[in-house]
Amino acid sequence: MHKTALITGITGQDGSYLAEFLLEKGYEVHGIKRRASLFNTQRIDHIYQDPHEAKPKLKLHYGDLTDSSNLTRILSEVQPDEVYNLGAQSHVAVSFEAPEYTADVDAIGTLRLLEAIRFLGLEKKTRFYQASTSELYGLVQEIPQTETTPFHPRSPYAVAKMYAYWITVNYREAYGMYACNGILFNHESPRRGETFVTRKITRGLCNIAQGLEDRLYMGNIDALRDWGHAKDYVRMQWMMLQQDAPDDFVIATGVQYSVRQFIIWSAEHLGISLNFQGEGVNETAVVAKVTGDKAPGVKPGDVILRIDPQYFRPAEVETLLGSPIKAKEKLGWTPQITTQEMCEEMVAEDLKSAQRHALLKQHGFDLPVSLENG
Ligand code: NDP
Ligand code: GDR
Repeated sequence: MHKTALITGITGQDGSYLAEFLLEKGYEVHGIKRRASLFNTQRIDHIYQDPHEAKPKLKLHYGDLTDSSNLTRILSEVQPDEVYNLGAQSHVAVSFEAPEYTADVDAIGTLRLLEAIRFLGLEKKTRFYQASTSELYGLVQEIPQTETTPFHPRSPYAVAKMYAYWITVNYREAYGMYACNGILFNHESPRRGETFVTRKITRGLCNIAQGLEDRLYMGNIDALRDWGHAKDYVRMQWMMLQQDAPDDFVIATGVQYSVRQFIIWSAEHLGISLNFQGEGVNETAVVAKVTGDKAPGVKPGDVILRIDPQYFRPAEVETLLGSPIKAKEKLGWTPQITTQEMCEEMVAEDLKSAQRHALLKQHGFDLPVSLENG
């Protein structure tokens, strides 16, 4: 008998990799997508199945985590064996701009799903995965952070996710639901949203290398993060729901780098050596040398990065480093892709896209490059 999974946030980075992974395992996969004024399924178009075909294995439903009746109806129709709650307003900086909406989606949205599962009498059938986050640690109390490190959230996003974390634990304890929290540290990929720092760097530097943009404006480049690859992390989301008993796990690489280091690696993959000059808000990155043919758009002396305080956060999470020991010992999970390999893959993908744009430009088709930042 095949299993059925429901993914909220299927159109996002993790949702797309998880859907691929579950389809390969033979699951029937249902996903909730939001209505948008433009197509928003780019990350899953390659696995989309025409609903007119007999028995498609991937089905999309319109819905929103702010709408209980809609969540209840979809759960009732799908009767899933597994629910992966990946949907969220997931941008930390944006959560300071839209705190109430973030709480509605990320905190109460989780409660709505859990309550709908219970209301429908699915609490003994349906296993539940909650996308918890290293942002819960915020002002860190212990290095590295483990499943028992105390939380100190530092943004409306993290506070909302803290509610979601505990309501998941509560439904497990109160109703015996199989409900797990994956406390995931930052994970990235070529499908990462363009306004998260790694993708902003790889995409921005590739555009600059191809002469499509002049400069990258960044916030706190001394922040330290433990970055893994999304493909490794969605495998772990599934593994967590295949155990005899539900439990919570930290998912991390156990290695930490600065945003600055990620900038240096990304530039190196483009044949650009950088010098950082100045301090604080006056710091800049200047091109020292260009080798190879990947960066015809820059020359030594170009200032390709400046600090812009608009990207500083009202309360910053300066450092995060996770301990994946429990995941390794209990589930046998270890990440397969290093941070450096992931950076190289992201640069390679963004370079292809920048080169396509540059080629069109050369031939008179000057398509706009979105300069929307984050
Ligand atoms: P993305 O931002 O790429 O994807 C978020 C998904 O949630 C998108 O499909 C988005 O839809 C959907 N969504 C947003 N608002 C709503 C809503 N109101 N109702 C229904 N769906 C909504 O995030 P990631 O894939 O990177 O992350 C997945 C989850 O894991 C998130 O919950 C995130 O907070 C959490 N997380 C992520 C980490 C990371 O490093 N990536 C680390 C730890 C936790 P649309 O495409 O229409 O915008
Ligand atoms: P984060 O990811 O806040 O950790 O949340 P993000 O990539 O946005 O920031 C990481 C660090 O980089 C610093 N930074 C900048 N960030 C952005 N976005 N833009 C900039 O210009 C910039 N300059 C420096 C940030 O200040 C921060 O310290 C991500 C999200 O995926 C969450 O949903 C998830 O829960 C956590 O990771 C784990």
